[in-house]
Amino acid sequence: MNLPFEPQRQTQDYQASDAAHHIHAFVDQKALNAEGPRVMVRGEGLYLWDSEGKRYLDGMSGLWCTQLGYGRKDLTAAAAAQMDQLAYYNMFFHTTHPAVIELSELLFSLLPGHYSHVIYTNSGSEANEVLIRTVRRYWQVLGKPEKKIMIGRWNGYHGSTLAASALGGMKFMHEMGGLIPDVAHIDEPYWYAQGGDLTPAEFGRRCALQLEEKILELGAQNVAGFIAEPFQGAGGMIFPPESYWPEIQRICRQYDVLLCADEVIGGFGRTGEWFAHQYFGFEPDTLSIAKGLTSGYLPMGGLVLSKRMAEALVERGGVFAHGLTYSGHPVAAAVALANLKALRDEGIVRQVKDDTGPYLHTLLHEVFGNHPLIGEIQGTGLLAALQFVEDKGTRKRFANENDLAWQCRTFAFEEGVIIRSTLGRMIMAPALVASRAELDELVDKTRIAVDRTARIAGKL
Ligand code: PXG
Repeated sequence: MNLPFEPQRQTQDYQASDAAHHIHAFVDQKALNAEGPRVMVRGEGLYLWDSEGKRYLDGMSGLWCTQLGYGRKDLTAAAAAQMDQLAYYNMFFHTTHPAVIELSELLFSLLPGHYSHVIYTNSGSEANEVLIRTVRRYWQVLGKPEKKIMIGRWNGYHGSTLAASALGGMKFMHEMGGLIPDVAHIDEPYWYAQGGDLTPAEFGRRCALQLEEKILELGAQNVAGFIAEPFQGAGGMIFPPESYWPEIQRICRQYDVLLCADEVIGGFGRTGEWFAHQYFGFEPDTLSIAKGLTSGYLPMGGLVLSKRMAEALVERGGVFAHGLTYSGHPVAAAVALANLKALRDEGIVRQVKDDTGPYLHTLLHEVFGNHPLIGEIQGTGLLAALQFVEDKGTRKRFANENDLAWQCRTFAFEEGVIIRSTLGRMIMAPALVASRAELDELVDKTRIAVDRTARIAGKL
């Protein structure tokens, strides 16, 4: 075994114990127990090693979160120093601490100037839980308590807790454990699958106008906010047509509905801008953040508020009846601070925008632009999706596209690269520190996996 780190136990031993105790995420546990999960034991830069000594190039930044890659000593040093100095304190007892103060200073120096306050959480799901209560509180303070309904989108993803999964539009999640009242959904702007004969621009406007129709149906006086990911992540890395966001913003302003951007995946440089709404050119009232905030080294999320909202809540809101034991946790805050400093001071976000992002997309278009299995390449920065298609002329998708994409993902693992499949789309979101050589390897190994899949699908 050629491992820089020797696992202490045999893989089968780890797997048996895992099967005995763990319920994994989004999986048929019985089937996984029979197969045995891969045991990941080490990470360095963009690479991971499993307990069998196999090396993988992680093309998904863990779960879209390790912006700086694995093994950054500055982040571990920041965590250790903070643990030594003040491992924990809270923000309940009229107290605060330097780590969270300095993190917020840096965060707001990176954000556009119309945001001023943040409510820290431990995850993206919690950020969206807090969002619902905060938005409702805001309307109460403004004397409009009936403005309670949140509108989300089908196939949107906002987390796995009860309210966050209700805001999301994954029906199979709703079926497990139910919805909550005062949440409605409109369609997703997925032109390739649902655009029919409309041009992308027409379809984008059509999808946005559904928001206006839904607001009118529910009564604008009852609608608190609209939540959406600037681009859908878990739903398949779907970019909306360019016509979509300007129209959504117009509608939200016209009907006094808060525009809530879920930046959990899009934030912290993924698109080459600090935040994805800047790439798409709109101005949300709130931003849900997590993942890249700490590069995934520790759990931390938050809800960022516009000055307008914060002013109402702070100056006129009285007691804000919310708090988590770990809101603004000092160790997570210290790691987030070190992470954001590195992203800024090493010019990593700029590099994604000017160099590695364009390099990746040029490469993908060269390799997959005329590939018989690929109908569309979407994305920007270090973010890309390849759409499988059966008939390019009609954009007809395979009836078994989900199975094909899963197969492609399995081939990719065999080739030593981790990419993600969703329905008929293969997704890449490597760490933002990826070099050109690493992107070459990512695309090269992905091509082998896609070619192997094309053979199964009768396309090669
Ligand atoms: N909002 C968005 C947009 C997300 O992508 C969450 C909220 C929830 O964050 P937490 O930290 O509670 O997990 C997410 C999470 C996938 C995948 O397979 C995506 C996420 C999580 C797990 C898997 O693409 N996103």
